[in-house]
Amino acid sequence: MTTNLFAPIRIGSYTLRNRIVMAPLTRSRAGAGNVPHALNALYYAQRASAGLIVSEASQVVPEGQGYVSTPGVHSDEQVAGWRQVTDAVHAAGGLIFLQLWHVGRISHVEFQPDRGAPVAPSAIAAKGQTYTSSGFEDLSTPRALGLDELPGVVAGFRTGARNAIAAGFDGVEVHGANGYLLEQFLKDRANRRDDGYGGSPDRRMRLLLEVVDACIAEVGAERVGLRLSPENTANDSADSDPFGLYTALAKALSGKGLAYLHVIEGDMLAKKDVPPSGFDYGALKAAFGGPYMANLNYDQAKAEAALAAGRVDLVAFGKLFISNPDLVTRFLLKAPLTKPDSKTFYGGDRHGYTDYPLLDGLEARSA
Ligand code: 8OZ
Repeated sequence: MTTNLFAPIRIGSYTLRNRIVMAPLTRSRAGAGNVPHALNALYYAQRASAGLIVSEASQVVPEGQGYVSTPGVHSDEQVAGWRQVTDAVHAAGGLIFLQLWHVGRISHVEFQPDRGAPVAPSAIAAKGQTYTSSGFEDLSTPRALGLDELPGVVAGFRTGARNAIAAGFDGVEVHGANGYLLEQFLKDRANRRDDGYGGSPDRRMRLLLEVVDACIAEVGAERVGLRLSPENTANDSADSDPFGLYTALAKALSGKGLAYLHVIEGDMLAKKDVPPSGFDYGALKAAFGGPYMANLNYDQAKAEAALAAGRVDLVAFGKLFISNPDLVTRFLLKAPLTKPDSKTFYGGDRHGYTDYPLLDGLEARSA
């Protein structure tokens, strides 16, 4: 029988009902103190028919924040807030991992304790802006993390993993993608260090591998996934040899028994009409050897074709899950899909968040 999106799959110690994953999606709707609340619980519960939900990126330490109203996973109040979310998802029969995040240099002094400089591998500002209380502002110039501070970064992720499990999450996904701190160390554009964490690919991978190992030690490999984006240039990120770097990384990860590897297959900033780069994601999957989750511009047909070809094991959908809480049912019935409204992606209230319609036209119940 050919594998399709509705075939269950074993991931770590869980059996997912289907291979349709809700991708992590920043929505900037946490409450005061960056604490998740009832509206967030409703949003996730509405989407619980996904085989797995990966939560929006959640800062593991206060200095890991770079945008307004993103949830954290470092305070007791945040853990209690997340408990409402995990309870609601579990009551609806779903599974949910929390995405552990540190933005590094993709931040602004406004989000930093005492308006200090954001932290990064090297003191090089990323080109770009972030939305602050005064509107869009240039990203702040970071300071380079000292060698003696790196154990604290690892410990932040480890505590985040522990807090996530305490909040009822089924596992965690380490955010190693999209130009944030761990990718800043990985790729050579942002990492100019000349100590044991910069220079050769092995050294640039070191912080990420230490973070992954710390999360495994804390919650078990079967509850740890990892997201990577070899070719993504978002957030002023780039590497001179992404294929060499990421196949070496996938090999280094292969014996660890991770729940899955989640890969953004391409550059989120690439124009639609640019031909694919030729990056061999099949080789990355083979080097890793465990469950492989693909993401970026997949639709149902492309996902089914990739699954049938054995090129992927799971597919994560982002924008489609924003506007179709019942995406699994719609795929099953080949029903029309609602288009997402990008104006309500970030911030605001229930509009464009929990009020997208179900297939039968009944509006999802409001909070
Ligand atoms: C969009 C806006 C803000 C953050 C990512 C966490 O790209 C994000 C993000 C996306 O991984």
